[in-house]
Amino acid sequence: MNVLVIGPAGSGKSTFVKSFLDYLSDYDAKAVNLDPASDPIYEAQADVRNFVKTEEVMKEYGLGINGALIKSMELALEHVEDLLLKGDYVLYDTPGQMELFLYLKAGMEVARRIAEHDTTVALFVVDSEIAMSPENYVSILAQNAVIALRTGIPTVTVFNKCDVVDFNLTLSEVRAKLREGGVLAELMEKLVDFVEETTVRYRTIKISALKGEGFDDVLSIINEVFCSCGDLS
Ligand SMILES: Nc1nc2c(ncn2[C@@H]2O[C@H](COP(=O)(O)OP(=O)(O)OP(=O)(O)O)[C@@H](O)[C@H]2O)c(=O)[nH]1
Ligand SMILES: [Mg+2]
Repeated sequence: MNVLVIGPAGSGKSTFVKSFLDYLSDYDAKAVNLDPASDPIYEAQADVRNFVKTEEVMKEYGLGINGALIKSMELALEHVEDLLLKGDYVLYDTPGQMELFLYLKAGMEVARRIAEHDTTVALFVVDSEIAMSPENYVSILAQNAVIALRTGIPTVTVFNKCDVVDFNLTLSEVRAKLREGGVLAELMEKLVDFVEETTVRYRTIKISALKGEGFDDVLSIINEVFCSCGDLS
């Protein structure tokens, strides 16, 4: 199985890959670094930086950081065959610039090749602190749907850094908040309906990548996504 770890900058993707790899020590688990701008903090069995380093692309092509990241993904695509591994669990760590995988042709093609290579689930790792209000919680779940749609990969949101904040929001609390009204209430209500009526509604997974907490839940949801008879709610 492939596990594509995606999420905003600094949400803890690389820390998660490092700790989850340790947690999976009884399995044939591997990590692949797909971030051309950062050396991995874990032992990577394949590393895009063996082929492309963003800081070198900046110099060679005279580009700024964003242009160089885009160019790096285009160059990485030429080596994608060397970045696809097989194993019980192959964890793919991605850069914080999520748009590279969602809106850039080369990045989308890398995601497509990963999904074609083996059964794949995406984990959308977010910092719980940015999900603490009902508005932000719902918008994160909506973003989860966008990731699934654009990559074609089933995607589960993972709320990280739960050692820092206690994340306990539920959709019923969000509905209760909606009754208070306000300009965003209608939009939010429709989003909650959407989230409740689609497969975006996986149960809430709360973890601390730093402390290695909540990983039993992560493993079971990954396995459930592959089981067509699994209860995902
Ligand atoms: N308290 C706490 N800190 C965390 C946790 N996970 C990651 N961090 C910290 O958050 C910071 C960013 O972690 P990274 O793993 O580098 O995040 P990332 O998503 O890979 O970042 P980019 O690759 O730059 O997008 C680091 O200082 C981590 O130590 C967590 O569960 N709890
Ligand atoms: Mg990282």
